[in-house]
Amino acid sequence: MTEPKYRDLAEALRRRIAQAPVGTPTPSERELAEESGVSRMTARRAIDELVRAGLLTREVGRGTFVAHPAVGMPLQLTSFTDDMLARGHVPSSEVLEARLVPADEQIASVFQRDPGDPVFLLSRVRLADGVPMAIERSHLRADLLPGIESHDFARESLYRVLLDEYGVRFDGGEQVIRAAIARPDDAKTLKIPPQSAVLEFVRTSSSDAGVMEWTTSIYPGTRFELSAQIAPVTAQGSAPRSALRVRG
Ligand code: 16G
Repeated sequence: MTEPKYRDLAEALRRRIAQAPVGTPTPSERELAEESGVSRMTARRAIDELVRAGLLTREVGRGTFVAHPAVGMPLQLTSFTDDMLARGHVPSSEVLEARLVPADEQIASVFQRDPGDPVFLLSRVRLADGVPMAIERSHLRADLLPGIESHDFARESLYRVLLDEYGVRFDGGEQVIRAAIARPDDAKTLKIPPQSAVLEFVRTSSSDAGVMEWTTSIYPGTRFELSAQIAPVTAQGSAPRSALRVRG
């Protein structure tokens, strides 16, 4: 199957701006159409694609510019809702799946429960100002959260419900971060080009009752960057722990 013309053009434009500093003006629809010998419609779709991927920004009346590549992600036990509100964005969610399922071997071992025990599976697209930012697939201990499946997580924050309804206060967790290539269905949902690089976060959060949440989140690589506080190693070795692990 050949790629549509606008995809090739978007790819060429992506390569052209790859090294350009943030704020560099990029060709207008008309200029791009002229220099590439395509219709204005094709040029517009190519530019749209890079705007959606977060590589270009459009400023009304001024033109299109190379965008700041990424949004910083805190390495803390915060919720998507709180993160986005703190940055001045309007968070929203679309629920892809929300149901009770029996734990398989892997999930049972994460929760230190038995296979077959009830787990609440929640898959959501997370949006900021209407733009898809992440896909999250969460598993939660359903035995400790009776009625969790009756909440409408298109409107409610998971962490808020856990705290307000069930008194769950997370006191720690682990977050493993890996680079990956978007699955075709995820790329479509996130409106990113097929085969795009993504960051995959696997978060295990615990409360005093043990592991409560196990969530895999997929973030487009072009829209996010990670930053971590670094501190000198002290004699007591009390510097914050973070590690880059080789995937096995
Ligand atoms: C964050 C967490 C996710 C958690 C969600 C709750 C990461 C990588 N993941 O997205 O594990 O389930 O927040 O968000 O940060 P909510 O309270 O807005 O529903």
